[in-house]
Amino acid sequence: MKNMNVKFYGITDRSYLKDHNLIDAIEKAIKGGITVLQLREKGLNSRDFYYQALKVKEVTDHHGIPLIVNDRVDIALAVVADGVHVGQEDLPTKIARKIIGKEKILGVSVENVEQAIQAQKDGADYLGVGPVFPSPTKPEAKTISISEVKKIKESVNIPVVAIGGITAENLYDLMRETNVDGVAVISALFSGDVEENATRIRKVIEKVEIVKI
Ligand code: TZP
Ligand code: MG
Repeated sequence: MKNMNVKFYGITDRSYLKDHNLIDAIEKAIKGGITVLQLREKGLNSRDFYYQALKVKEVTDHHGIPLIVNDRVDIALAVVADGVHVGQEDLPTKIARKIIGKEKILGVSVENVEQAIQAQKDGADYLGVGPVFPSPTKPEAKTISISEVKKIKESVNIPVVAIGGITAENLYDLMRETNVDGVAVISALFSGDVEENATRIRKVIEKVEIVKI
């Protein structure tokens, strides 16, 4: 894929941030070791989302971390983000690819092998798969089995990132069992001490990598 390491994929959610602002929290997540950042804003209007994305882009650029915008192809292009992430209810993968062109990164959320193969065929650069565990951020979403995650990983040749309820405690076994390329984390990263959370999570990811060698 276009120059992106998906192993520690941090996703923002302002609802977890109590006393510090989003930019501070992102700085801390980067210090702690995220390798890519997705800006996920569910409640902002287009104008506010755009200005927020511009500010975030300054930070991610400064640290050399790729920025992926969730849901919004237009905002990803407007702020010259590195890519966009779409789900099964957003613009179809093929159309998102057509709009963003060949150079930008396109991530797609999938829940089964069929969707995974289709997304790869339609131009996805990586897949998000989950929820692999019950998620405090998306409590209504039904989890998918570890064996389904494994099957998805085996069915495609683009990177696969697991998401949903991932913590420093459960990611080691998950990564070993499924062989996914990375983990995407929201609540376990952005609640409490963000830098400490990120550092702990990153350490476990490194342990998985050492075992792989
Ligand atoms: N898609 C599947 S689960 C999820 C998304 C966006 C939320 C993940 O958040 P958390 O807090 O890491 O479980
Ligand atoms: Mg979406």
